[in-house]
Amino acid sequence: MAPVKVYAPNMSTAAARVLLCLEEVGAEYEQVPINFATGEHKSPAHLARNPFGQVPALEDGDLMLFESRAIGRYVLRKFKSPGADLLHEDNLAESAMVNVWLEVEAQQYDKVMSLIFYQLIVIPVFYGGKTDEKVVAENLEKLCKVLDVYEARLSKSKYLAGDFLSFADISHIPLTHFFMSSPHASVFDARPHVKAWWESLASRPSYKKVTAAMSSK
Ligand code: GS8
Repeated sequence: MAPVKVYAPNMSTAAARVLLCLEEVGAEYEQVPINFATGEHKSPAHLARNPFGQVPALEDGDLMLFESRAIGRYVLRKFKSPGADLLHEDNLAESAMVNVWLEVEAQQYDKVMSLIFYQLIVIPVFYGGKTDEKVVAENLEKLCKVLDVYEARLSKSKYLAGDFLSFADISHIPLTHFFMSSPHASVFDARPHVKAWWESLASRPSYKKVTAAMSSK
């Protein structure tokens, strides 16, 4: 069977979410680069893959998918094995908790982290602009409130959904990776359970492989 194809540049945090899932389950895949500099993501060929002109998109035979969290779920279901079960769909309560924390990641964490990422990385690195420190400060304050909830949760279980690694944890990796090399990483140090959780995620082979590629372009 032909390997699945992921259309994405290395730098994309949403694409990294999908690549992490593929690495976690040991799936064979091909990454097809999309050149943002030439506007390839807005080309008719790419709009046929993702009508919003964004990355990532995933192609598996006749199936074309977009939205990284939906793609991640697909990959984790398709390539699930006893040693790589990141959705726990055989257990109703556990899978419900995975979904709760995936929603938290998308609706609470990503909302503030992506604004911080935009200010700290996208504006200065890609547009040559100046970071708006007021926006960073406002969102750091919101992030700290979210992290307080995480600290309480992670003082009761090793991972977000329970005492097992899940997609909910993996989904946090791409934006957190960038944040941890920023001057604001100390907000994690102040929360020992969150810090230990992050260290366990950052020690995974999938993290090392995908984030090394993210930094290479
Ligand atoms: C977000 C995709 C996205 O913002 C998902 O797949 O999870 N909810 C979607 N992709 C960005 C790159 S993010 O790393 C992108 O394609 N931006 C270009 C654009 O919006 O024009």
